[in-house]
Amino acid sequence: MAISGRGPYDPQNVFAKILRGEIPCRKVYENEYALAFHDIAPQAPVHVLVIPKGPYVSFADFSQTADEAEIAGFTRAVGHVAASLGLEDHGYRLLANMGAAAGQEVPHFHVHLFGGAALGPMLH
Ligand code: IU
Repeated sequence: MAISGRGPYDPQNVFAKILRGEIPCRKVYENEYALAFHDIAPQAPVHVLVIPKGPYVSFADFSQTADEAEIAGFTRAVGHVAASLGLEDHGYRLLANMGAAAGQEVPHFHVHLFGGAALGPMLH
């Protein structure tokens, strides 16, 4: 199914099921606003997804409709995960695909965190 990145939000998407505990994940970190877990098909030695707990389809949706506490809590979770996994010394990459044309497959906003190796100019 094509994803516009602009909703409506599908509560049956796979990340919604992970948030509800209906599908397991390899959890890395959780706070009030965000959940981080290992990507099921890693594209780097460390490949973690960080998702907000709220029902946001994409970065466009999240950045324009989430409140300040959610944005702050989510952003701090991303930084905390990167630091706690020891990625800061050698650097890491954040990526968010917004919409089908950009490669977004799961219609719940997520940030990819890549690290653990020298990263090329682009992963996608
Ligand atoms: P994308 O930005 O929507 O293309 O990224 C979706 C990611 O979700 C992709 O890297 C998948 O490997 C990953 N993923 C997952 O970790 N667990 C799942 O059950 C499914 C996809 I479906």
